[in-house]
Amino acid sequence: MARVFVYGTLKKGQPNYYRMFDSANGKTEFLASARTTQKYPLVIAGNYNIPFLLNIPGQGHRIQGEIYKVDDRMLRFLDDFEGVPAMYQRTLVKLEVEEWVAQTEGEERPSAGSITEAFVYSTTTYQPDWPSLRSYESYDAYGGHGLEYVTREGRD
Ligand code: PCA
Repeated sequence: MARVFVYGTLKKGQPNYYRMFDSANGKTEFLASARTTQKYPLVIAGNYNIPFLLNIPGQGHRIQGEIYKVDDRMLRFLDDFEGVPAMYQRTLVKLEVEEWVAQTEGEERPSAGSITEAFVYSTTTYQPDWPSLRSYESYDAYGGHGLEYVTREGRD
């Protein structure tokens, strides 16, 4: 079991969310909504309008996202889907809990404001102009920016 913080197309309502709930890929459970304790640039880049959290702490915004518990099979699926280590790198990030939703066995649910840690798909291997792109606090593929995500199936 592992915890993954998602901030992009894997969030609820976003184009790749369903992949985490395809039982052929493994198991996923929603735990909490959260925000990174540090600021990072979250940009939309490349021909396919892919969201990337750039591993430049201190720049950008505290990023909003969701924490999921995944089994080892789902973690391997996500690593493969996210192109680790070439496209994204999976690293640990510190998070401030907004709302913990899942039941916890025996113990209290972490309260809003408590600090936890999870894996995140971020990148240190970005193009030189990416840090100066517009940075978002909360990603939405269908947002007013007009940079709609191009799904795997839609690429040529
Ligand atoms: N998928 C991962 C990283 C960026 C993306 O689109 C996520 O949602 O966190």
